[in-house]
Amino acid sequence: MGRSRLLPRGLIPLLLLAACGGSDDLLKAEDIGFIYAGGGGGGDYGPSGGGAPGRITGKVRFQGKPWQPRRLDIVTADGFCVAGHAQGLMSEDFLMGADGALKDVVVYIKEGASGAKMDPPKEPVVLDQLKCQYHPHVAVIQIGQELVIKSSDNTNHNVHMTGPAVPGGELNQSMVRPSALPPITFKRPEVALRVYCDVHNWMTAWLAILPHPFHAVTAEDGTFAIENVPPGKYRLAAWQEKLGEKQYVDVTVPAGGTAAVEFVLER
Ligand SMILES: [Cu+2]
Repeated sequence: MGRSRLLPRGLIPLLLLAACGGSDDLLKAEDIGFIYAGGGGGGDYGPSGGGAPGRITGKVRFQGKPWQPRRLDIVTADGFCVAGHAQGLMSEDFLMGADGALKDVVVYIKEGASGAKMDPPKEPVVLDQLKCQYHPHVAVIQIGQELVIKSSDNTNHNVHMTGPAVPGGELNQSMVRPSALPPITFKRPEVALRVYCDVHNWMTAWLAILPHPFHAVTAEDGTFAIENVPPGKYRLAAWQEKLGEKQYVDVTVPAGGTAAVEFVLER
């Protein structure tokens, strides 16, 4: 999904449009003050109030004694799953490259934009159950954005999630053949919500639910990019499923420019 499509081309022209009352675009007028006020994240963080949007790029590394990849026991569970993985299946909860690069870390603005209520992207987040694994393993979804849970498998999965962020407190749904559930949306943030399968105990996915679009999930080389960030000062957080929310980094985004940051996570 193109991150650049999550927001209009620039916040500032949109703010002007919205201020003139002539825009039906993404931001609502009442949200603008919220954003300029720093999104409720305290007086120290928030947009500086002018200039073209910038971006935040960076890399997440791990330092210390890593968790080792484990071969998962899928043999006893399900012939369909075994057939899909002739070489077996490895754990996905700590994916580290040779230089310590960490995959599947959620990096997001923790302070400075938390109250920015921007309309969610129109494209849903799709979580697929494919060959007895969730794809993607880690995803970010904005409050109000649709989540479509699919199964591509001819076997029985039971998708399960609980907690205050889940509509009705729980989703517990059997999916016995390739199909998709009706879309659901979340109304409150959580970093991160665990999604799991009751039938296959290795099947886990994580959904970071955020009130704004300023987030990314690291790639295999540990890199990430958060686009279309209003210039200003923000506090970033990094979350990883074994480590939890581990580190904060303050960043100042220049108007129209790029702020580069690095996370070094330890146990
Ligand atoms: Cu399953």
